[in-house]
Amino acid sequence: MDARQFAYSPSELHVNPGDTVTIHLTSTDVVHGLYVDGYDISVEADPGQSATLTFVADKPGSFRFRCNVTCGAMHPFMIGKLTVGTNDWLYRSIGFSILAIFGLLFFQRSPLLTDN
Ligand SMILES: [Cu+2]
Repeated sequence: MDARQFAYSPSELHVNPGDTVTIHLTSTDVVHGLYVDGYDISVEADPGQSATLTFVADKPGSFRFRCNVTCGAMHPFMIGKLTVGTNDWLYRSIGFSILAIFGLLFFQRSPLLTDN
């Protein structure tokens, strides 16, 4: 992951619950940090250097990560998002709900079809 004033690239990460996640944070200008809310972990990268952060994504959900080193005027806006699992799970549950609704409609309509 690259860090520069005042953004991360990429700014969104998606991992599976239980994954061991390794982030290589590379700063392309000044000193930047990366702090992950909820996990309470952080790493700092010096200018032109990279730093490594490894953790186990054992908490599902969406977590904001942000720069924890004051790097300039727009520093408070240097944020990103870590998603652990929930997106896949959400889409799957929506898929199952749609199937369930179609199933219900089918069962409600079939007696009418036989009447006709
Ligand atoms: Cu910063």
